[in-house]
Amino acid sequence: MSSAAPLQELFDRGRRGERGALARLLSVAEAGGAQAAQLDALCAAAAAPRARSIGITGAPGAGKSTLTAALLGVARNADQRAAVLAIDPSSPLTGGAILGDRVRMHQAAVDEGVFIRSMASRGQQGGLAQAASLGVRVLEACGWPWILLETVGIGQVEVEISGRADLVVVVLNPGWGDEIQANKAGLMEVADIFVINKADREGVAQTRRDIEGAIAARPGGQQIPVIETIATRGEGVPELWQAIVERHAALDASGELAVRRRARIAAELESAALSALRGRLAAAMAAEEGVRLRERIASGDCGIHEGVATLLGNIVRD
Ligand SMILES: Nc1nc2c(ncn2[C@@H]2O[C@H](COP(=O)(O)OP(=O)(O)OP(=O)(O)O)[C@@H](O)[C@H]2O)c(=O)[nH]1
Ligand SMILES: [Mg+2]
Repeated sequence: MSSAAPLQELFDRGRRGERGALARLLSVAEAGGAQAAQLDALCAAAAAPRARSIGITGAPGAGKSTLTAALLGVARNADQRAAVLAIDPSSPLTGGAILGDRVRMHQAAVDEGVFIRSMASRGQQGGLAQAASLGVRVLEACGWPWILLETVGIGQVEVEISGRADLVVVVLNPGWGDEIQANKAGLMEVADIFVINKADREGVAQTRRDIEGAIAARPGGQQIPVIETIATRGEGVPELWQAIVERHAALDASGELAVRRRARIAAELESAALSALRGRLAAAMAAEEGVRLRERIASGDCGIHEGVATLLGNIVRD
């Protein structure tokens, strides 16, 4: 695809419900660059009902994928269509395998009401969060009413990505008191719903106490559901789905959702602008003028501050 027309065509096909076209659009989002920018503009111009997006995050192995698959089952029973975007910032190579082939084979392949896609890092700084956001917008434009955004791990990037969803579910396991105390990457602060998955294991009551302690320490002191699940057996999963639906409706009714979406726009705008700026800066530094500028500074011909002004001038001019 080298011009806008084929992308537009692909977009139209995705909007008509062609799954192959949607998969290719998500590849465009994942790759970033000029095509992704075009796609972004198409999404912005497309009138589509708002999707409800749910971030699902938690440490590796907590059972997020198993839970996501079980949630899909419950959503389908409730006659809801749902798409999953599984994001893995840590492993650029295994991008296709995050959610487990189990899910893919059982449901997605035969069920028109489910769409599952993985996205992995292509190495660009901040790029994956942008790609994930665009992925959500693409799914929304293509008419998916529910979007589950699953991230691997609980680092800063993962928390940033799950924060691009309307509502965040944090998945913990029994015996994770220390992790909760450490509040890695502010995970405890972003949660709208806590899940204690693997509730078939020992230490559920203690973990519940630890979580409730962390909730009590949060400013505002909101009521935050803590739901026990055994994802492998589907236990507690209908309750979790119910909590998600109710919490989303409550956020919408109170106006909090609108506030969050505004905040998200500000955050996305800033991070996209920063990465654009970083790219231009790198180019300006590497250009002949940039090299000359560095020579001038080295030889005492001008100072750093003057150099910055010149460099920024070059960026704006270009
Ligand atoms: N005992 C028990 N095991 C579970 C439960 N849920 C998931 N598991 C198992 O835990 C392991 C990890 O599950 P995943 O769903 O792959 O976990 P994940 O959080 O998606 O893992 P990553 O994507 O690698 O971060 C698998 O072997 C699951 O079968 C549960 O409720 N109880
Ligand atoms: Mg997983």
